[in-house]
Amino acid sequence: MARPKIGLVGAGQIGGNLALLAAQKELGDVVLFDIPRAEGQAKGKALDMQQLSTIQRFDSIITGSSDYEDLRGADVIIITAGIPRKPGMSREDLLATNLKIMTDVAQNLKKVCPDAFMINIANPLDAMVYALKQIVGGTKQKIVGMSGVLDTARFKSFVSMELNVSMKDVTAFVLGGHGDDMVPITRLSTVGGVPLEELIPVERLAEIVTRTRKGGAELVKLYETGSAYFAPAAAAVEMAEAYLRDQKRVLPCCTWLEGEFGIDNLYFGVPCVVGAGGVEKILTFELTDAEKEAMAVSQASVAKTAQATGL
Ligand code: A3D
Repeated sequence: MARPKIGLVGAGQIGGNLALLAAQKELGDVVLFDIPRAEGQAKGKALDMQQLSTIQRFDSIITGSSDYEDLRGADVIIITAGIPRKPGMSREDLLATNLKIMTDVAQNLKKVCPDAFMINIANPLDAMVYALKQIVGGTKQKIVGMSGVLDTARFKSFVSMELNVSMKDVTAFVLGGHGDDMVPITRLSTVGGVPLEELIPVERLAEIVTRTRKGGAELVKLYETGSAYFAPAAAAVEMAEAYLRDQKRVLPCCTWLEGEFGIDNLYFGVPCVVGAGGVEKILTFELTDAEKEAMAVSQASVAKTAQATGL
C-alpha cells in the first residue's frame, strides 16, 4: 500500500516542526509547501530533515514545494499559512491578513485535494476554519481546527507542574473558542482519578485557568518575534495520527456545531471522536450554569469574528 500523503501548507516555524514530528512517527510522506517567495525555506527544511532521517532511521520522505500540484490527492492537509502574533497583538488583529492568505490557500486546496482531512492552525483559529470550510466545501467531518488539544496540553502542563505529578496522570480538557475566554472544564479534570478541584485551592486553580487562557500570549512575549510552535505542531500531529490510524481518539477539536451544547452553525471547540471518518462523533454532556455562561461568552466572541470574515 502506498504511504499516506501529508501536505503541510506553510513551511514556517510550526510547518517545520509538523514535518519533523509527522515523519518521525512515519505517518506518511510529507510535502512541505510554501509560497514561491519562501520556496527555499520549504525545500531547505525538507532536505535537512531527509538527511536527519538516516540518523533517526525513519522511512518517510519529506519534500519541499511551492507548486500546489505536489499536494494533489493528499490524505491530510495541515494549514499554518498566515502571520503569527507579535507582542501586544490579539489573534483577532490577524484576521484581515490571514483571511486573504486563507482564501488563496483554500481555493487552491479545493482544486487539488478537496477530500483531504484538513486541520487548520492559522489564527484567528475558529474564524479561519470557518473560512476554509466555506471555500473548500466538503464535509464538516473532514474540516477541523486545532486549538483544544494545545489549550488542554497547556492546562495539563501547568497542573502537573503545580502538583509535581506526572503529566501522564493528569486528565483535563479545555472547550470553547481559541481565545482568552476559552473554557477549561476544571470540574471534570482529574489527577489519577482524583478530582482536581479537591487538590488545588479554588483561588490557585483560578490562577492556573487564567495562565492557560493567556498561554499563547505568554509565549508571544517570551519569543518576541512570533508565537509558539513546538506544542502547536505536536497537537495537530496527534489529530492527524488519530485520523490516519483510525484511533477513535477523544480530542477537543474545533468542529462545526449543529445544536450540540445548545450552539448552532458555528465552528467551536468541543470533545470529538477522531478516526478514519474524521470527526466521527461529538461527545456532549450537561454543563453547569457557570460553565454554560463561560461557553456563551466564548461563543459570542467566536461568532463575532466568524461574521467578520463576511463569508
Ligand atoms: P510563520 O513561521 O510565520 O510561518 C507561516 C508561513 O506561512 C510562512 O512560511 C509564510 O511564507 C507562509 N505563507 C504566507 N502566505 C502563504 C500562502 N498564501 N500560502 C502558503 N503559505 C503562506 O508562522 P508560524 O508557523 O509560527 O504560525 C503560523 C500560524 O499559526 C499563525 O497564524 C499563528 O498565529 C498560528 N498559531 C496558531 C496556534 C493555535 O493554537 C491555533 C498556535 C500557534 C500559532
